[in-house]
Amino acid sequence: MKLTFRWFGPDDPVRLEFIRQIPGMTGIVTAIYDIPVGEVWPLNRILALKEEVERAGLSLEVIESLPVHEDIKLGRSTRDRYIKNYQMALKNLAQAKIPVVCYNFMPVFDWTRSQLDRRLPDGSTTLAYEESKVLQMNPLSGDLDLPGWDTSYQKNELVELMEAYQKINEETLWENLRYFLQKVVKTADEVGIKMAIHPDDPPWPIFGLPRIIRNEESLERLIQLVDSPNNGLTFCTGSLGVDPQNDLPRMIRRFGNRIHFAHCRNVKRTGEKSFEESAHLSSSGSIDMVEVLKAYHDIGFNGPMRPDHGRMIWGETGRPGYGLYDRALGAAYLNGIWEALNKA
Ligand code: DNO
Ligand code: MN
Repeated sequence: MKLTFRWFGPDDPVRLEFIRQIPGMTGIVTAIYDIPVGEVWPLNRILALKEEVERAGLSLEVIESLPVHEDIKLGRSTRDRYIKNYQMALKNLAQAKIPVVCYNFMPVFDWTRSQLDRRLPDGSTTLAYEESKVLQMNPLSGDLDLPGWDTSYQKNELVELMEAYQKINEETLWENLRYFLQKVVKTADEVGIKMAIHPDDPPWPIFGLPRIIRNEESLERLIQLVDSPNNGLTFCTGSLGVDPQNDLPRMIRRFGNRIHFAHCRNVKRTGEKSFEESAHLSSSGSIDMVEVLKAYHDIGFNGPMRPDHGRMIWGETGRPGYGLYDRALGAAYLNGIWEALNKA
């Protein structure tokens, strides 16, 4: 595996120079954040980003994410234009020799939590999800505070969008995903880019919106939608792992070379449809990280892997889930397991 780290660009207080000091760190996962969803990413912007990363002695391994316009997920007639733009962006990324592109197909909301600063017994804070609290939240009230949800809609836009999804059930969403993938994977095949869908987080419907990428069955269906090695997965242990039915090591062995990007983090299940994010260490949460990495080792995984979210520790403040310290501890831990597996 290739150890990587997510960086949110020049405004990120976690600077490239700091990331480089994490032992064994070689690669960066990032995106261009100021281009509206649906517009083409120009080649010169991609090259500038890549150069900035390389100047810091790191390599640009993954784009996370190249977001999918809602009109594509909704199957609106305008989707063809957005799909063309997506294909063009993929061509530009390939020209800059970016190997992997991560995306997701969650309607309206990306990853969702009910609390961003739950205090743990050791004094650190973490992200938590409690279904009962989420059921009380009203996305239309305007005071929703979601860490992964960068798009700021006007209230009327959001109402219109949520209404448009009333017509979309799981099967229509699958159909719209197929339509999208049939076109973009063709481009990915032509230019040599690995597409890697991120599972839904949490892996069940929220706010009445369908969510379809959530377990072994749906990942199997996904890779069969378009039969190409470039139609692959971001395997996120934290997202999939909150559902106890998901046998992560087994899924890693099953999907093998269709996994193009590994997100490794731990979560602690605290009830039905409730969880909090824990330190990466196996004993801190519900996921056995050694078994997860063993599975990657067994399949000969040599793609990018990153520690995923971290807690806030040692007084650090900033973007919830994406501080430096706990993610760096996670990286060191993953490295340690990997080294032990290599030598065993
Ligand atoms: C959260 C992330 C997600 C992810 C997107 C991928 O930390 O894993 O926001 O980047 O869902 O498209
Ligand atoms: Mn993830």
